[in-house]
Amino acid sequence: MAMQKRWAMGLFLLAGLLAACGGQTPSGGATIEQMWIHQVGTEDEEYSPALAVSGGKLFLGGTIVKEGDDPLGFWVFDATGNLQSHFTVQTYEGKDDDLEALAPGPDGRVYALVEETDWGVPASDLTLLDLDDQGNFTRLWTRGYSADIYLHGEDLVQGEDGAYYLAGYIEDVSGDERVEEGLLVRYDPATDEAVEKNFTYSGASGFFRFRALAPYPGGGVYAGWDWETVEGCGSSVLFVEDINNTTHRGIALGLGLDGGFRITAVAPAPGGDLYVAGWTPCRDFIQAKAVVARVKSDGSLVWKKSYDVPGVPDVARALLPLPEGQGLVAAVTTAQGSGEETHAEILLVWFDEDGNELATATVGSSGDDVVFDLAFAGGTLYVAGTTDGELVSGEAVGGRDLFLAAFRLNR
Ligand SMILES: [Ca+2]
Ligand SMILES: [Ca+2]
Ligand SMILES: [Ca+2]
Repeated sequence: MAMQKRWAMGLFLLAGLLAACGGQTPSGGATIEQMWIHQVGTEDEEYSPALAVSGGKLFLGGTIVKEGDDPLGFWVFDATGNLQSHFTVQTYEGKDDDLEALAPGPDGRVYALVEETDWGVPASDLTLLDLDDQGNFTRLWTRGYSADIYLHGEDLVQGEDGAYYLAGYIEDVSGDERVEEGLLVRYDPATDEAVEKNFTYSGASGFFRFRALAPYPGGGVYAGWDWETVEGCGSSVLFVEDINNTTHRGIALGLGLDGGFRITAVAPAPGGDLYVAGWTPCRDFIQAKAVVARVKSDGSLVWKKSYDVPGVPDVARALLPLPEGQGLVAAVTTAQGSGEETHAEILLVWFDEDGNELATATVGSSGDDVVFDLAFAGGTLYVAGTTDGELVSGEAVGGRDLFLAAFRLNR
C-alpha cells in the first residue's frame, strides 16, 4: 500500500512537471530504461563532473573541494558498472585543480582539460593531461598567463583529423575593466604541436566565451560561444574548418528571441544541420527555460523544444546524437516538487530527428541532482552528474557527490 501511494505521488509529480513544461506524453512504446546507478565521492564536496569512455572503461572524474589544494577525483568503471579503480590527481603542489572536460585518448587512456588556479598570484593556467586508469599522467600542453589573468576551460573534443580541440576563455582583470576573450586551441598528438587562437567580435569589448565543441566533418570543430556586451547577450556558432579558417554563422541567435540564448552544447545533425542546447533569457538565470533545437547551417530553425518550470532555472546541459538515425538524447536539469520542497531533478529526453519526444526518464533524489555529461557506448547511454541527496540507498558518501547511471534505449 505504502509503495503504491509513493508511486502514485511520483506519477503525479511527473505529470505536473510535464504539464508545466508544456510537454506531451511520449507515445509509440519507446522507453529509457535505467540499468544501474552509482553514487561516488568522498566526505568532501565533489563537483564539475566529466565522463569519457575509453578502451571499454568508463572514466568519471570531478573536482574535490578540500581544505588546502583541491585535487581531481576519478572513478573508473567497466561497462557493466563495476568499479575498477579510484584515485586522485594533484597536478601541481599549491594549486587548485578543476576538471573541465574529458575525451577518449589512445590505448584506453583519457585526455583531461584542467584549470589550475594559484590564489597566491592570483592566476589560473589551463592544461591538457594524458591520464591512465591508475592516475598516472603526463602534460601534453599548458598555457600560463601572468597575474590577474585566469584561463577557463569549457570543452574538449577529438576532431575527425585526429587532433584535439579545447575551448574556453581568458578572463583578464588586470585593467580597469574585466575583459573576456574566447580561446580555442588545436593540439595534435601526432606532432605534439598546439595552435592557439583568441576570439572576440571585431574589436568589441565585453565577454566572449567558448562553451561547447563538436567535430566538424573532415576536421575542425563547430564551436558554440556566448557573448555579453553593453548592447546585450546571446550565443552563436563558429564553423572552424581548420584553426586558421573560421566562419561565423548566426546559428543560435534566434533561439531565445529577444531574451538572448546561452549555448551549452552543440552536436552534428543529419544533412549538415546542427543540434544545439542551452537556456534563455541570457541575463536572468533564475527564470531560465531550457531549449533544445535543430537548426540548419544557414541559421534557420528546423524545430525547437522548451522545458520550463516558472521561477526556477531549467537548463539543457548536454546533447548526444545517436548512431543510425536513432535521433538524440538531451539532458535537462529542471525542478521537482513545489514551494520549499523544490529541488533540482534530471530529465532525459530522447528525440527523433524531427524533434518528436520518443521517451523521457527522470533521475533524482530528494536533494539537488544536476546533470553535466552524457556518453554512448556499446548501445548503452551513460549519464554523469552531481547529487547532494541519496540516489542509491546505502551508497551515499557525504556532502555533494558524483553519480554515474546507465540506461538502455528501447524502441
Ligand atoms: Ca524556469
Ligand atoms: Ca532531486
Ligand atoms: Ca562528497
